[in-house]
Amino acid sequence: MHFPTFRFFATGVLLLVASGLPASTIWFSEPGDDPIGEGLPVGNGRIGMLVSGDIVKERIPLCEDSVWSGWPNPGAANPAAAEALPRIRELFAEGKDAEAQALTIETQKGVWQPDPTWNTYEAYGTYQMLAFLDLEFEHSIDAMDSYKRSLDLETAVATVSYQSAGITYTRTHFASHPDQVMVIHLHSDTPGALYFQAALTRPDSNARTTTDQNGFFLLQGTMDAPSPIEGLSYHCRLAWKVENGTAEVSGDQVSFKDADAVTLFLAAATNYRGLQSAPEYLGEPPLAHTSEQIRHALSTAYNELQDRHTVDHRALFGGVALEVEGPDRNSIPTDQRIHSMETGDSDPGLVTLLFDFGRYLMIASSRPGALPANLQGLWTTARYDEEKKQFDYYTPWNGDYHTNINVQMNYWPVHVAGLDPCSDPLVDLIRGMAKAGTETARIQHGCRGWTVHTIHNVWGFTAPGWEASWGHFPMAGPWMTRHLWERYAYTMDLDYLKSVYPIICESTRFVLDWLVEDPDSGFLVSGPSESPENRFLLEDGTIAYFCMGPTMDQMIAHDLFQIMECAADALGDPSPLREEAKAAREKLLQPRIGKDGRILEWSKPYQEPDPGHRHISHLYGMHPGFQFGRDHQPEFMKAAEQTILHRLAHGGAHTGWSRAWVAMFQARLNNGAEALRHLQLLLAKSTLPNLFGTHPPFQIDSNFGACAAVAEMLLQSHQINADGTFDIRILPALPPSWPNGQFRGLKARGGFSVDVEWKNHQVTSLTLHAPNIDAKTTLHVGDNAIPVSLKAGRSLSLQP
Ligand code: FUC
Repeated sequence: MHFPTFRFFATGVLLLVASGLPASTIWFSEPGDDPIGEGLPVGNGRIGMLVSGDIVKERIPLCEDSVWSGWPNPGAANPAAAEALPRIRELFAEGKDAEAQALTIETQKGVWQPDPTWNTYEAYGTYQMLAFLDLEFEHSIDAMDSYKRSLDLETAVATVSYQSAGITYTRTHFASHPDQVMVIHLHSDTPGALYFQAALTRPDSNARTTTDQNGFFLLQGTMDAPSPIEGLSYHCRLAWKVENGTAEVSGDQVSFKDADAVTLFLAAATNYRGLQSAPEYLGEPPLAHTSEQIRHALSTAYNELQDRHTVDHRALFGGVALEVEGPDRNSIPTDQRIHSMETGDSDPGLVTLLFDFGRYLMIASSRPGALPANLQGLWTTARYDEEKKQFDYYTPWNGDYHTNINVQMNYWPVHVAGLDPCSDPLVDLIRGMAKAGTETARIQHGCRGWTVHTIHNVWGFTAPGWEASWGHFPMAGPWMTRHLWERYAYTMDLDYLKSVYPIICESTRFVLDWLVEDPDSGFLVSGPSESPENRFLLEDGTIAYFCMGPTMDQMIAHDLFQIMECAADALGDPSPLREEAKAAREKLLQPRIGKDGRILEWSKPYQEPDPGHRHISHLYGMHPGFQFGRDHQPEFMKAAEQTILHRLAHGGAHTGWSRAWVAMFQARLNNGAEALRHLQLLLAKSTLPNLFGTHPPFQIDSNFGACAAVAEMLLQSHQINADGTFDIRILPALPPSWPNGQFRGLKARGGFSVDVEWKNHQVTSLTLHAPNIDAKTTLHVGDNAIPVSLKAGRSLSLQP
């Protein structure tokens, strides 16, 4: 890209760009049937709901992020694994691959005993919906007119409005972070016209709804745990305020009559004490706390609650804005716009809406003090099982924290989108993992340090899953460690780095112990290990999963050691661990390119029974790692491209998250056209009508992955230099079909915030800010490389 000469303006104030951007709204012209696919998600990071907007029977799933069945299972780490490890490695060294596979499958799994009194699967548990809020109205669907259901991403307010018999009814929903309550305000434009009933239920469970001392509803119950242990206890409160009407409680229902408006307040909590509270995860139910939250909400004017909520949300959401020129399609319902993508429509506004939705979801599902966004963020529901004639509360894949791509992808956009505080729950998760994973590293692998495998829950589960084939992935822990580093790389906050440095060191110690010298080559290899969830064929055609030195493991080890070195340098730590990590990094088996030009996924060019596999793990070195890039080892970029083409030619990228990862890879390959094509395919093939991503079923990772991929097309800062600075690239993968646009507030590693405007594919204005620290970078705009140093609080504007 040609880039004209720039003039520099240093300013002491942050440049404020007038927004002038269209409102980001997801909207429907009809009520939804399926809360997961059509509901509007509202959340405050910890509690949330899905709004389908039915005008007769509205059923709202309510969620609280710690509502988990199960219990910690300290016995899941398997000592037989460590005992068998030397023999497995010997078998591989002797070329007895089939025997090595068999012994790995037999021993390298967690202890999942089929004992009804202590069943690990039962103990592992599942994330579940908290309760249903049922609202019943006396409207007739036939008399309904002017229906609209919308979610304004800028204010985080979901609204349902319609006319019935000439009266306009409005319901406004939000989940307040500052006040820790969910609020639903129902209003009619004709005095006294509001009639409805409300109930709080959790059918087919031990939950009971009673009234509290103020006459409001209190639902309480306990979750399943392995007998004789008592599971987590949860509760939810529903209170109300009526304007000019009556509220009458009868059993577990409240009837509102003759009202102008009714405001419902929901508070919820469990006795879960937090990710780092092992082994005593449960405490006293915080009933007084929620009672106080309700009392406070009732004594606050509705407008004040909504204003406080909106100000709080905007402080995060409003930090970034993105606009790409294109036709204004906001007057078309979002589900129809998604549907049009299936016929090959391009809709730049829908892609930017997807970007905004990712930022919105992060704020709504991951706030300080809450649990991290799980496989469904925060939103799940119970479904009626026709066969069993009861509600099923299972969330797919237990709604847990899968650590072989999923929870990592959830947090890809958190820093570039300026949402640093939303990564607090992830840091807490990793702290908890490190604590529980120390025993796992010792018992399962005979190593120092800590690790986690493929799956993780709120009970500190860090052992492998119940089958080694997918469950034995010891490098998941070091992959999580990369996220501790990312927060520092963006913020350059040394106090924060100091606080997580011991976890980085312990992660490094684990990998130093886990790696072993390959007897033939002398290189350090990880193994036995897998390339997440993929498999290959041995020479005799049998299916195999494990080898010594699968490429992803080698790349993660490289990444971790580099992070260890950088962290030690940043903190000036003279510990010998830095040198050990450096020496080990230099001795690692390196990624290799096969005869067909692709990166080898395993240590040998095995036959692949599933060449379109959804995981593309062996490109970790390009993303999320930065082992190779356009300026270092570029031959791997070419091989990465071939690798992706091969996967896609065999049906790859068929899950939402897999497609989002491909879009991200294409952005790193500086191929904007392909990155955008995959985002459009994601919208066409792996997106539900409410813009939630789908595997299928619903999985939120692709929402976050897509959000990060859009940012990566516009701004990159992953190239790290020997002095600890990161280069910044402007518009590195701008799609040809996006000639004009602007963004404001995207963050770059090294402590920068960036605003850019472009016209006819050329940057027309660019401002770098260093809001918090003295920051240094080399800025790449087209073919220009411009060294920049900014004092904390200063900005630099460049104009042609
Ligand atoms: C990983 C993936 C699956 C699914 C699961 C939740 O294990 O391989 O496709 O996304 O996580």
